[in-house]
Amino acid sequence: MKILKTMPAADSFYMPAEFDRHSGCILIWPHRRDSWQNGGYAARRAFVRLCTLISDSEKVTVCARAQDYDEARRELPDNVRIVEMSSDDSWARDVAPTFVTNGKELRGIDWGFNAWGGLYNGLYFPWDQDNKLARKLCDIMDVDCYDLRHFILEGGSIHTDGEGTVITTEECLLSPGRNPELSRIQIEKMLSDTIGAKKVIWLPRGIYNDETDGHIDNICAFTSPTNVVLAWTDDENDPQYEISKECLDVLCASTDAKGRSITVHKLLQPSPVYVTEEDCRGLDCMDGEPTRVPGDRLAASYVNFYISNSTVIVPQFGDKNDAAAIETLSALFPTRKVVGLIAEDALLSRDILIGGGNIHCITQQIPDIIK
Ligand code: KQY
Repeated sequence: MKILKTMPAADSFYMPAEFDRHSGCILIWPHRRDSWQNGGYAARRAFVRLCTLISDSEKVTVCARAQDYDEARRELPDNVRIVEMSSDDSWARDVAPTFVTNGKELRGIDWGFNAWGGLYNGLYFPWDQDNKLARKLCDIMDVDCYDLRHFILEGGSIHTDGEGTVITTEECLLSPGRNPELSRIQIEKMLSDTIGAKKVIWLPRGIYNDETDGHIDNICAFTSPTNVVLAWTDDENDPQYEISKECLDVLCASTDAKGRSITVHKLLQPSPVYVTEEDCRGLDCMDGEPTRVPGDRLAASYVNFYISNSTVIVPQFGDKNDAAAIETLSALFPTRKVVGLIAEDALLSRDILIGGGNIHCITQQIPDIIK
């Protein structure tokens, strides 16, 4: 494994779309007691169900700390590979490599990670184990690794159509906790040099109260070139309305990297999901302070789905809009089965949401280089 100081685009590498074929998927076994309730037991059930669904059509690798290996091995299906690895939390989308390819070879990008804002507004300290995870995975996978540690970026803050169009949010990529010394133009150049962006569409803000500073993967996602889904509410009194309307206006006024207009499919949001007292009782404090307070609104969204080779796995919240989300996505993914993350009627997505993200945030796809 080589550490590369060149830029992927200069080497003719780019990031494929998530809806292109994968060879695998990476997750990290949940362990943080101030992120995951009741020692992580509910979250683990959600991770196991998700791994089971994904492993039907791609090789799943789960990173587990040494002290969690036995539980992970006991709970996960045999066809899931477990590798021993330290981590600070379990957000593979943000801390695993972003994979790029030239069609013949796979390489990883090792971005700088500072827990979503470092000492400015990061969500935990320290984050050094998370920051090392991408490089360690490249080592284990024996893929060369681009050293982009000087540039702070999380995988959940970018989406690509694989054809040169990248969507992101100003709220996140321009936040003072990421790369405050870089201008918007310099950040666009970085996205061009690394993942192959030829056009960056900047949505103003992400989901209301999203503690990642509005990651794109919770509010808007490509389902195919020229088609996106956008989290939406018709309730003008909900602060989400103005946010989603601003995004809609930008998308409708934009063309993609190939000059094509973009069709926006609205995914109606679930009714607001709030933290309960019982949720809080199950969470340890961090540095003596609670990480959640009863009544906090969580950043629930159906957009935070994962596209596996055979299946699209979608958050479900026990809400009247759950079925509509599945129906809309089924029409947009005609060659895949679209399913909710549920098991024995348990709403597993909520157990991930308590941690602060959802299905997309805990997964990272490995593109298949054989087209
Ligand atoms: O949504 C994500 N990509 C990560 C959320 C992190 C939350 C930490 N509590």
